[in-house]
This record gives sequence, C-alpha cells and structure tokens, in this order.
Amino acid sequence: MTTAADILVETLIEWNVDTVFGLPGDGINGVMEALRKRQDAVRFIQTRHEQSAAFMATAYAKWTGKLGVCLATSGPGGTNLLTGLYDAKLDQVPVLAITGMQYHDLVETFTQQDVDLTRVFEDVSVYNTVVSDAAHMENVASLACRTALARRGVAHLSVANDTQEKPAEEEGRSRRNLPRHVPNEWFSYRHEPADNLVREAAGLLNDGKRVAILAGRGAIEARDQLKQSAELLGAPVAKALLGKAALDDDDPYTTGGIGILGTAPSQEIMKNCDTLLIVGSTFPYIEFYPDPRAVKAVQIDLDPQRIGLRHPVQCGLVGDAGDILRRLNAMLDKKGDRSFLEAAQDQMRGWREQMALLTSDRSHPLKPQPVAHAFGRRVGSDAMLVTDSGQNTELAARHIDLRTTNAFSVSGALASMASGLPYAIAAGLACPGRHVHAVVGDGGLAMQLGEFSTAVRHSLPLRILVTCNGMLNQIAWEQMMFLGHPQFACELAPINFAAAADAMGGRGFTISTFDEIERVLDEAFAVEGPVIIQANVDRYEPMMPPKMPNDYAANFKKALPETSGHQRIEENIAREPLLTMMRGGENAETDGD
Ligand SMILES: Cc1ncc(C[n+]2csc(CCOP(=O)(O)OP(=O)(O)O)c2C)c(N)n1
Ligand SMILES: [Mg+2]
Repeated sequence: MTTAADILVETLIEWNVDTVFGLPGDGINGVMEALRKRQDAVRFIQTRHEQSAAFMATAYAKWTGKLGVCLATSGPGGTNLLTGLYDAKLDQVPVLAITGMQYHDLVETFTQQDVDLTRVFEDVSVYNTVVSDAAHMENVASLACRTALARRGVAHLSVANDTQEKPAEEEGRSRRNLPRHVPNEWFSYRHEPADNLVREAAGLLNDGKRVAILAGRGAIEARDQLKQSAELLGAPVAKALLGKAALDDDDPYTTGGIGILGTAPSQEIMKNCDTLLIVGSTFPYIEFYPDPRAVKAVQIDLDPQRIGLRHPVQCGLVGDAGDILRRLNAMLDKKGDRSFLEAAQDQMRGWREQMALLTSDRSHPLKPQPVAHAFGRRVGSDAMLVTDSGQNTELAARHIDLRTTNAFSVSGALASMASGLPYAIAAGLACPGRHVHAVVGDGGLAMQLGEFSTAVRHSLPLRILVTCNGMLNQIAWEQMMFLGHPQFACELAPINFAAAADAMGGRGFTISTFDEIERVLDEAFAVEGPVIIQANVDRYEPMMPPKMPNDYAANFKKALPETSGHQRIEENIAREPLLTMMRGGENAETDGD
C-alpha cells in the first residue's frame, strides 16, 4: 500500500533531495514512517529544535545549491520553524517545509495543537497549501519543490496526520487529475541581457574615471570574471558579507568588507567613486552606498526585482553574473589611470596595519580580536566558515582572512542570532571531508546550545569559537551609538560553554588570557571535532563602524556616563586604532567632507 506520505517522499527523491532536517511528533508521524522506509535514499537528521532544522535546511541549500527540506509536527513544531524559514525567504534560498496538522476532520475545532499553519506560513512562503489526499499529494509535492526552486523561496505543505497515511487509491482521483501530469523535472532557465544593454553598461564603465565595485553573494561563482573586471577597470572591490569569499581577503583588488562591520577603505571608495558596478548584491545599508545624485551605476543581478533597489542605476543587467561579466569584460577598455585603485590599495595597507594593532593586543581582560585572528589563521584553504549575528560577525568579517577556495555563509538579510551552529552543522553534513569553523557569540549560541549534541552525534569536524563577552554586545553599542541611550539589559548571565560541550560528549576548551591563545587553539585543533572553544573576552570592547559618523559619536558621548562600565569603555576606546575610528566623522570634516 502506497500512502500520501510515501508519494511525498518518492517525490523528494525524484527532486534530488538527499537530506531532511526535522523533529518528529504525532502530527507528522505518517511522513516519518515513509522516511523510515526510504532511509536508503534520504537521510533524516533529527534536530533538537525545529528552528535549527529550518536554519539547517536553508544552509544546506546554500552550501549545496540544492533544495533544502525541513519538517515539523503540527502546532508548536510548525511555528518553531518560522525563523529559519524567514532566513530562507530573505536570502532567496529554495526550501521546502513540511508540517503536520490535526486529523483532517478536526481542523479548526480547538483541538490539541490545532494551529492553522497555512495561515501562519502565508507571508513566508511562495507556495503554501494543505494536502487533501494522496492523489493531490502527487501534484502539490512536485509543484512545491518546483516553486521553491523557481522562485528561490519557501514552499510549504501542510498535511493532516490521517491524510499522511491515506492509501493512494484510484477512486480518490478526480477525472481531470491524470496520474503524473505534473512532472518531477526541473526546467531551469537563463536570462541573457540584450547586446545593446551590455554595450551601454560597458560605455558607462569605460567613461568612469573612478569606478568602484560592490560584490555580493551573486559574485561568488563569477569570481574569475569579477577579478578581470576589476583589473580592466582599475576598480577596487568592496565585498558585502555574503560575498566574502568572492575574492581573497588579501587580494590587491579588494578593500574587504563594507558597512558597520566593514573597512574604512571600502567606505572611502564608495564616497569617492564616480561610477559603481554592483555584482550580485543588495547589501542593505543604504548609508554606505555612494551619493546617488553624483554617481552612475550599473547593476548585475539574477533577479530583476532587485535592480536599482539600493542605489539608482543607469543600466541593469539581469542574468548570471559570470556570463554577463564575461560579455562585459570583452567590451571594457583597460583603464590607463590606476590612481583610484592605487589610493585604495594604499589605504588598505594602512587599514590592515591598524587591524594588526588590535589582533596583537596583549592587554587584559583578553580582547576578542587576537583570538578571532589566531582562530582564523588555522582555517585551512579548503575549510568552511560561518558566523552568527553580533560583534562576533564583525570579528569574523574583519579579522579572518578567507580565500576563494573557502566557503563562507551567514544568515544574511535576516541576520538572525542562533543561526551559526545550525549553519555549521549543515556545512559538515553537506560537505564531508571539509573542516567547518564558526565564530559565534555567547548570546546566540545559548539560544540553540542543545544543537551541539547533533554535531556530536554525527562526529562532525566542527570548531566553534564562542566569544564570551557576557553581553549582547552589538546591541549595547547600538543602544549608545544609534540612539544615545545608556546600555540596558544587554548583560548576560555566564554560561560555561566548554563544560556544556563536554557534557554533550564533545570537547570544550577555554581561553582567558593572551598567552593561552596559541596553546589552547593548537590543542583544540588537534581534535577532529566537534569542539567548542570558549574565549572569555572583554565585555567592554566596542563594536564600531570603520569611521564613526558624527551623529553616532555625539549619541555615544551622551549615553556613556550612565552606562555601566563606562570607565573601562573609555580606556578601551583610548587605544589605536579605535581612537581613529571613533574620530572618523571629525576627520571626514577636516578633510573638507
Ligand atoms: C533572533 C535575534 N534576536 C535578536 C537580535 C538582535 N541582535 C543582533 S546582535 C545581538 C547581540 C548578540 O549577542 P551575542 O550573541 O552575545 O553576540 P555579541 O554581539 O556579544 O558578539 C542581538 C540581540 C537578532 N539579530 N536576532
Ligand atoms: Mg556576547
């Protein structure tokens, strides 16, 4: 007897799904049984929280380029998926979520776990339906997979628990529902911009005297062509966080990251360019883009909806970044004047020297930068890196140098805490043989700490660095800089994460002083994993943009006296390069800004 759930699982297999993340419950046990029977083709990864399952499905899709799949039971299981699914929605990743429901004839009767998940999932999904029986499943399961891939978003199927077990009998089929009339086949398409558009874009870029490039996730597969464009245009490249692995961090053509956790040279090239080329990025912080009145822009993106979203463009090229850049490069003249690039390279040398002051700081309490940097030096050229949301993101972005052979990801547009560990686990499962590294915060890690046991269960080669500052530190600084409010409610009660790692059957290590860094990291890296390395770092170390804008500086000054630990904060910002970063706005003014 074939059930509706069997049809669902067979459909997943036909769509090349090899892994499903989730947690069982009585609302989804029909699907669990179908999965049990097909363990030869699909592995089920049991998570300790449905939120992690959704983050893992999202991350798995990012790491593999395939459809990510997660499942949960009715009611609380389903609602727990939501945050991870929004991560997929906001980063445009194909994910299928499967949830259970009450018995079909008890829906909306206030029975146990009776949550109408199709209504709940309405906003997050591009395809969202209740499955009525096995014949219906045949169509909608296929369409759900297809729509998630086609629209690069979340598809959701909700199946009543008795419907899951319903046999696929012919008499249940309506006359119009011919068997297999929705094929389990993926018809991909590739949009190519017309020649005259590419020529127009090349003309704009050839006319530019100071061209800057902003590269994001869409540039990663186009890295060779991107590098060639930068060479031809004499254009420095700022990298949005999701595009961190698009060029080596020490490549002479990049000014590194952009935004609050970026570099000062990236900020400079955006301020001083006359032409901008955006490749596969909708980096959200508009204040870090050039002045839209003064700067012409060309944008390349897979998604026409995203063209001109952050910066007005004179020319939008819709399609694959690698293909388009290849055509564009053939029409670009090599710029003779390299002064804009050389100025950026000079500034970048200065910036890297400034960062070295932070990463070699031996002071006590231990600063997070030397630990992040030493951790990063151990990240092999084939390894994967993830981070979470907070100051830890800035540490990974600024102080860990990656190569294009590395893989990097993060909860991008959603910027959700608690995503780092699930992303790392998904990396270990998606790419066996590669080491996985994560830099996470004590706030974010605590949210899904139990998931570490999933990494232990699968013996994943994970090294997780948790920067224990006892703070929701990014927010502490945002309260002060953005609003002029004293830090409030950001202090965290301590957790011994290293002991928790041991308690879950992994290995835990602790670093509390500068002198311990190398030895403890060597010990931790000698273990195949998973390990948690707990770095007890200064809770008063700032998280600052590369150049503090004047209004942030004024707000900060106002908030500081009433902020606990203000004397320690003042001591910390009195050292270089933080002093210069803090005075960023003032300097800009004396520069004639
Ligand atoms: C789920 C979620 N809740 C709240 C936030 C807001 N937020 C952004 S960063 C941050 C602080 C994170 O603290 P921690 O993990 O300790 O990182 P740190 O900044 O200290 O490195 C918070 C609360 C968020 N991004 N995601
Ligand atoms: Mg913290």
